[in-house]
Amino acid sequence: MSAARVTSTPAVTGPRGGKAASHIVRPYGDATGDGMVQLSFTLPLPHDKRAEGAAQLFASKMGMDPAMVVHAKAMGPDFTFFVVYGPVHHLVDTRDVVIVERDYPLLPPKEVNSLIKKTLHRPLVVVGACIGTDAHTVGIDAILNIKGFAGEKGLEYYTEITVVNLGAQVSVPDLVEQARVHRADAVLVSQVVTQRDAHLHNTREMSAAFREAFPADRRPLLVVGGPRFDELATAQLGVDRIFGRGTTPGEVASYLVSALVPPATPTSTTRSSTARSTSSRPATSRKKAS
Ligand code: B12
Repeated sequence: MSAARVTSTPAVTGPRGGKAASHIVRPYGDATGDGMVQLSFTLPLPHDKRAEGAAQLFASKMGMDPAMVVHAKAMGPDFTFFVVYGPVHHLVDTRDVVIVERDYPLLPPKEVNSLIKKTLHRPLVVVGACIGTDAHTVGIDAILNIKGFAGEKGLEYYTEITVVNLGAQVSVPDLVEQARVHRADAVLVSQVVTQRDAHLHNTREMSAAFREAFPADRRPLLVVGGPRFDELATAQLGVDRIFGRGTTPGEVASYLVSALVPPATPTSTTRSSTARSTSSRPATSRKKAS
């Protein structure tokens, strides 16, 4: 945010605050725009008054002034967990926020199926897994399993999508092999654990392995998801799309169709249909990253 924006007498509002048109916001606790924030963290100190003072000082240095320690709990003999509450004084201009806008239409399952059938002339094959040591399968299952998520059926429900769910703790070489065996059009990977950036390392390893194993025009579409990914980081991670918290199966199905199903052509021959009899089917790659 530019300094000019911060110092100009901004209208600080909540979502339905008095000045509905304002783009300048900050959090609130008791009154709109009071800047109240709650922060939690752990310090490597035994719980005592000095540790509480250290927590307060730490929060003050982050710009919370005055900072109040509202909760402190010993986490074993050498650590203390804190919740600190207080006002911050900076503002955010929502016009500075960069987000990934959905650039494809949301389609109902019927339409997804019909597009695949009419254009691809075969089922679209999706291979999914949690890779590395990650055992958090709930997220990928929410997208793939028929029961779905948030009232939407998962990809297994789609008659024209073949789902191969490999489950948890799949190694990258196994994933590449399974993608080859099943002639995957898209590989869907979930990463939930972010300790020491495991999700980033694993994703980069996965994308490098696919690039090495497949020629560019035959590489499956690489899609990664999990609650703590930055959806803007596709280029850094070498994947085609990143999905974050709250993703629904319908969004994923619609994306897959927009990325993999070429627009209908006057003739019924598509790259994929002609390649069906070959052992390594070229994935259609209309919008794939190089
Ligand atoms: C359930 C759970 C477990 C279960 C998992 C069971 C299972 N079969 O999945 C069990 C008990 C096994 C478990 C174990 C562990 N867990 Co755990 N777990 C959770 C918990 C409570 C919920 C996760 C969840 O199911 N969310 C619900 C799903 C629907 O949400 P989601 O995963 O975000 O998925 C959505 C999107 O992200 C997206 N999405 C996700 N993946 C994909 C993939 C694609 C392709 C797409 C398109 C979209 C997509 O779509 C989904 C639907 O919207 C979280 C805390 C929390 N509240 O989130 C901790 C949490 C994830 N676990 C955590 C930890 C630390 C662990 C352990 C290391 C604990 C330990 N010391 O043993 C182990 C690790 C085990 C391992 N090897 O991975 C930490 C991770 C912290 C970090 N920085 O990484 C968390 C955040 C808890 C915490 N606050 O500390 N855990």
